[in-house]
Amino acid sequence: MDMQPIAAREGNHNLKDYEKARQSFDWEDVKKEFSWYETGKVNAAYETIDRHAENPAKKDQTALIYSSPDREETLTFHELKTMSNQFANVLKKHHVQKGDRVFLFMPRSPEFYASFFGILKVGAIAGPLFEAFMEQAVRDRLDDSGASMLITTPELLERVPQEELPELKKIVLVGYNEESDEKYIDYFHEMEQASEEFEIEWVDLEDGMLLHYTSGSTGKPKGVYHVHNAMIQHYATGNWVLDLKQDDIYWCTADPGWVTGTSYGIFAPWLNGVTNVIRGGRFTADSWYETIAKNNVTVWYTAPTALRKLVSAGEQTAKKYDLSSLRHVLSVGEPLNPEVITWGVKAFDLRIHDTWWMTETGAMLIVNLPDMDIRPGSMGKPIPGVEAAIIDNEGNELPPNQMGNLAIKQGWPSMMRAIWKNPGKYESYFINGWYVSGDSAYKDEDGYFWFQGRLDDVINTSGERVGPFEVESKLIEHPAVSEAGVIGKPDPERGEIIKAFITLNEGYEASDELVEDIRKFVKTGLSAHAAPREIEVKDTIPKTRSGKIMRRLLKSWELGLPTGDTSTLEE
Ligand code: 6R9
Repeated sequence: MDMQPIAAREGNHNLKDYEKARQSFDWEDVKKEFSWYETGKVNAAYETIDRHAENPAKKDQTALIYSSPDREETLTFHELKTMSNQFANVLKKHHVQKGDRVFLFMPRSPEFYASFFGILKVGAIAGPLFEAFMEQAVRDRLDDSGASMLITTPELLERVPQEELPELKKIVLVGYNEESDEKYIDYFHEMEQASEEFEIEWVDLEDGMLLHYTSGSTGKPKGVYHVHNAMIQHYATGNWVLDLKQDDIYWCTADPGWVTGTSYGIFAPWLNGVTNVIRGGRFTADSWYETIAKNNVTVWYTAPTALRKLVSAGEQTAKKYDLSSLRHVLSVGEPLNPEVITWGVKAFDLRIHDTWWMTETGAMLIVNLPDMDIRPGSMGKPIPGVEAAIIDNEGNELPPNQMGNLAIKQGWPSMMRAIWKNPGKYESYFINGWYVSGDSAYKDEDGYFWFQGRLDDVINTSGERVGPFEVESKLIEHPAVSEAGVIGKPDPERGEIIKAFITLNEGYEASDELVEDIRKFVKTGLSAHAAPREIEVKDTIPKTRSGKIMRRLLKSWELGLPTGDTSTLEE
């Protein structure tokens, strides 16, 4: 049964009349807000940071409030501009050129953000990686992208298999390093010597800006390629959906290794000129609340997995903190449970606004605006300038309340422009001018969209996309494992957990120790979030006649569902 809608509240919201905005909408009007509209000089780093640093009224405003368990620091727009100029000079000195891929593999820190903008300022393409990645995950991404430079810390360096990455020419080390190799560049040493002035490399709106690797249902992770043009939508959604105002203190919990951590952890807030809270380290319910209370956070963008943790910690935990600064809360990454929304109203007296989008789409597409009634369980409606529909497999639009493929009409500003070195994969996303998301959903009579599930085998565990193939490939590298099939199993807190079915090679016996050893093997070889929480040893793994693992069948078994069509099952 549907819950009662939660009415919009009165307020000074940036976008007041959704229907009217949609009717008269033109992306051209948004472009007028950028300085390149007048000057013709394009670079997202300029719009995000330097523009404010050159504005006397904003230059000394705090742009970044950084805190981690062992470090606290703030930077103004002026300081971020200066540091990123210095880093751009370091890159230039080491011959980084427009279009080169420069990857970042390090925890969130002021140095991360200075490096990130330095990369953009020389016209290179930034590739942020989760610090939790282990050797294979790092290798796959650096190898596929052909990155020529990596910025990392001495601690993480051992996870970079340099001898297997011939295109990787230079490594910038942020932190003390005793090894001397001409390949290594000392971040702090070179920054000290670098000039604070830098002439930005002006680019085209269609030039590359970012590569985010993400998982599909088959094959290795794919490089989703974004261009500077995406800033148009980052800015607009920051204004309409995050509802950012000049004096806001904004916090996005996402790591920049995930698209949310760049589009909404970097671009949207700073394009809108607000103070951005960046917090490193691990989280607990208390540390979340502490961060809000201590920094007077006004707008908070987080994920259902975090919110569910807050719910489990109970209202009494929320009541320990002064959360009165908070005025707007949003969520992304997985379905937002209606119960969590109801709880949010009770615990913070605020509505939690769900937003839907993907790495590929670059920015929010379907959202709950502050001025819109929320129907708990619905992702909301498409933003102005975006047309969404439910289509069948031939690309025909379906009527309301029918479930089908959630699709978006091509042509929004932040859309990916390519899958790196894989044009076939890119083409496969489209049918009849529609971008097909891979999610199933329906639209109700009033135009609200309701998420139903993934149509492929991609696993969403605590908001992170994990490709089963990547995990299976790692599992079978373990000497004991012969075959592996990996699925997502529903879980109340994490959305899904990863469950692996394996068969063993001859000479190995199933035991708790062996299973634990296999789990650790994935955890230390690939990444912690990709390690299966459950591993079940089987005599055989169901496969099609062409040898593909039938994950659908494994899932039906696991959930006790009918097995459906098994005509392609091998003998
Ligand atoms: C930004 C981001 C994309 C996939 C997407 C969908 C799921 C994202 C959601 C949601 C239900 C929401 N997803 N937002 N499901 N409700 N509000 O999450 O990018 O990591 O590429 O994941 O996540 O399945 O297709 P990404």
